Amino acid sequence: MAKTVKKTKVCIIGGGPSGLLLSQLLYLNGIKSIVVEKETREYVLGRIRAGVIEHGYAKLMREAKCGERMDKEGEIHEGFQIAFDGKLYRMDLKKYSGETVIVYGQVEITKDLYDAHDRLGVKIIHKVENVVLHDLKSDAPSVTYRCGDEEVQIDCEYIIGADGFHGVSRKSIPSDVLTEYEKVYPFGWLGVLSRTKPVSPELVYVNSKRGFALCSLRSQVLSRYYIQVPMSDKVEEWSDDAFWDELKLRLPAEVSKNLIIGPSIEKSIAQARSFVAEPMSYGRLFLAGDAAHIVPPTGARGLNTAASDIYYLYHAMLDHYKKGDSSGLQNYSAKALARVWKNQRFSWWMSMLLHGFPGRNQYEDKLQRTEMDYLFSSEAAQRSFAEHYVGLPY
Ligand code: FAS
Ligand code: PHB
Repeated sequence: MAKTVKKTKVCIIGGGPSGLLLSQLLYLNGIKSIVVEKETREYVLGRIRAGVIEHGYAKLMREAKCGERMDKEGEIHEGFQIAFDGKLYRMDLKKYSGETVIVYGQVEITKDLYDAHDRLGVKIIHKVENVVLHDLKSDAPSVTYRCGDEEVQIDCEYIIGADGFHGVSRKSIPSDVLTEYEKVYPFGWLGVLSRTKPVSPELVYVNSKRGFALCSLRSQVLSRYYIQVPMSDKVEEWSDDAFWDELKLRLPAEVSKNLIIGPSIEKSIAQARSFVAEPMSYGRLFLAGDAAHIVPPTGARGLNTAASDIYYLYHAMLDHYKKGDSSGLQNYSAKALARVWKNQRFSWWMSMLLHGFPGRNQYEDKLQRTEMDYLFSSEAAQRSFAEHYVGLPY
């Protein structure tokens, strides 16, 4: 079968929020790229994932000329609640960090990025199969794939692996070069999306004797709730009624009395895992987002850490193509990993603080309780919490 050869400067593997944001930012600066995506656009947009956006990410979306709907429809949150021992404690982000977060769904972010590509007439190549990366250590790398009955080769100068945790890019780095750090938690998050009024105007993180729960939202008519479940659970085993009953049992009375329930329009279980792959670059290949690192969703850092990777890559590419300065590309891995590990630590800390760990010894339970008491009695602890949650500087 004849092979079609395409040429571009940057080939981006993965049409999720990371790949699309980089493609958009590069395009606005005259740097051409081609994005190849395994799934259809509808499938990518159907994945309900993150919902909290750091102020730095919001700023980058505006720079990418994709912030208009986010600023119009997203909710600015100045704080959130933590429920412990049936009592509510408010974490005042604005007071302790001077910053806020935006509650705006990853689905909407990704939609805005696709719409922006449409406006610019930039085509994303969907439904690609058998993606293979070639000659990463040469100055003429390439990517080959099949799309329908067409075999295609993309000749490029750089390859961006933004293809998520299960993508091909990270696996293209030789195992004697790559070090993988991982911690798997003994639980997952069962999430439900419902067309109901959120139970609280602010997010409520719950540490209850029956396990963790989270009351979040996408808008004032779209709620997102999570409960901690053992990873052995299957989503089919959880009816909507069972979910709402269990959620109610974990919420303090002053919250559960306001809970409005309804049919789930999405229900899924996400494994809680911490993962980092080092280095994040290999020759002309640069990894970004979930392709290089995963956090448990507790700290809402997943998507936001992907955004900071893109921020560093974007500026490194600008310096390279506009100023002939490749130091940013050479330092990318170290620079991105420095912030990745800080968000890893924060997400691990928040997960240890808020989840139940069946079968662990009482001493550790006491430590968790003491961590909570310290947090709610120390302004310094709340300042540190707030500065992490709104987003550490890039
Ligand atoms: P993505 O995984 O979003 O995108 C990668 C893209 O690459 C996908 O579209 C995929 O189809 C494509 N791809 C894969 N293999 C390919 C190949 N061989 N060729 C071409 N394309 C390929 N974060 C939070 O902050 N809060 C949450 O509540 C939250 N919930 C989550 C729930 C789940 C189930 C998961 C998996 C993640 C969740 N996250 C959450 C983290 C999430 O937001 C990620 O950090 C974010 O999607 C990362 O974006 P990308 O790096 O673009 O990766
Ligand atoms: C969400 O709204 O999906 C969400 C919010 C905060 C988190 C995790 C998930 O910490």
